Amino acid sequence: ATTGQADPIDTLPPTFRWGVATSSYQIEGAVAEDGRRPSIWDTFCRVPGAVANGDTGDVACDHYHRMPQDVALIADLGLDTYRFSVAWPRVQPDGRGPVNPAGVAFYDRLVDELLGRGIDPWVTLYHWDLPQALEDAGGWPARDTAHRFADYAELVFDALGDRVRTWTTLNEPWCSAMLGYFYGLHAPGRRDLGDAIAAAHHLLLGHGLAVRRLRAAASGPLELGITVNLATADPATDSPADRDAARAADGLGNRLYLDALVHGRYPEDVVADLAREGVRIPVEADDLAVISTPFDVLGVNYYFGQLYSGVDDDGREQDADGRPVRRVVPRDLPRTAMGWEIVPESFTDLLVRLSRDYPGVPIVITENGAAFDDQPDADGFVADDDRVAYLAEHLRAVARARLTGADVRGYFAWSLLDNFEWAYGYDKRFGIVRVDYDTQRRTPKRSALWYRETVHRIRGER
Ligand code: GBH
Repeated sequence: ATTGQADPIDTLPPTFRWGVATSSYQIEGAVAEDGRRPSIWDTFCRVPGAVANGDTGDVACDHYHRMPQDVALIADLGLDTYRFSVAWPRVQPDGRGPVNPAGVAFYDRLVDELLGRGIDPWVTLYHWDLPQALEDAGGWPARDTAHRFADYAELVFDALGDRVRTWTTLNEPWCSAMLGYFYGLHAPGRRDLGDAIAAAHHLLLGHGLAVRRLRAAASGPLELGITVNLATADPATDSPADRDAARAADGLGNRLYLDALVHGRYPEDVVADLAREGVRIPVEADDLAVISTPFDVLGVNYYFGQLYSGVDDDGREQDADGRPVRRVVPRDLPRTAMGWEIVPESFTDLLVRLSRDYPGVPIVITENGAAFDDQPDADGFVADDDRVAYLAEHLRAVARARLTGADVRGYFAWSLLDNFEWAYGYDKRFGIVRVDYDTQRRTPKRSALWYRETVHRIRGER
């Protein structure tokens, strides 16, 4: 924007959809109120060492009690969409059986509050807070959980479907499956590749079943979809080993989900990689037809991309167990407070590639944002120029992808508020609005003001 050339951001159309995103466990608190029962995150937070500082979501941003004020913040920013998630353990505390009216009443009020202020509700049905009772029955590695999810989805739809048009089934099934059941870094903290892959399959199956149930229950048009976290995996060099490492990372991280959802098949190379680990995806009869039930919008969460190498420091292509080496090669790039490399160019690459490999799938960026080491002044104001730059560069990356034909229809910043950042607890702040956790005071950061300005300009309102 400094070279005298037009800023690509200004090529985004006036109809572009603008929003912010949050998730239930990260902001709500009130974990034992109105009949809510524990989720896997309530349990995991109590495992010593699992979450930084022993933080929990018990209070979080106390959004459960401050919801109208938080909706007012969104309205002040002039945004048209709010993406939030419904806590399964509020609505159906043990993951099966009848609805909990007191739990669903909260989302009822939230939806009405949003509509009253002209903000579109965008509901995510599952953002990682599985009822603990279902984990005790086997969790996502158990096939039954997919059916429990479809039942739950229909309960929520029965309650809110008269007012909510846009539904995302799952947030980031890769994270639920791999961070939760393979790396053990997220709830429920298990570490078994076979379990993780079974979890991934049953998450996808649950998505497909839920899409069918909502479509059948609806009397009018719906916008249904799923959100995936995607990261580019580029080879560090053109060597066959590096290219294979990037292929494998892209396969297990991205294509396993996208190919199943869009093309109704698991990628053969990933199936072969898994077989070498002794893992088989537990596919039954017409699962892939269910998983690839047509949907309307693909939610993409993007934070960064990585470079991969297939050789270790000693030049070997296999580790001691004879497995191919796959390693992330750090680059000398600016990073966020998470240590994540800032690579907006990869965002453009990713979106262009999606439009090529998965044509005809409309995309909304359901999350993008960054944690930085915010320094509030005496009034609690944060002049977060680093976050402004991050958001601007990534919006530019989206605009560039659109100019080459990628069908991106909206962008939601992660996140409205500083919140419970999973295993990092409250240490990492992604909000465009600061939360003082002692007073629960909210203060829009410079990035929030910048976002409001940008949205107004593109809508032609100023
Ligand atoms: C999102 O996940 C979540 O939806 C949201 O709840 C969260 O607050 C937000 O991002 C910020 O973290 O190095 O192997 O862990 C982002 C998840 C994070 C998934 C980076 C991939 C890197 C792979 N992504 N992660 S690994």
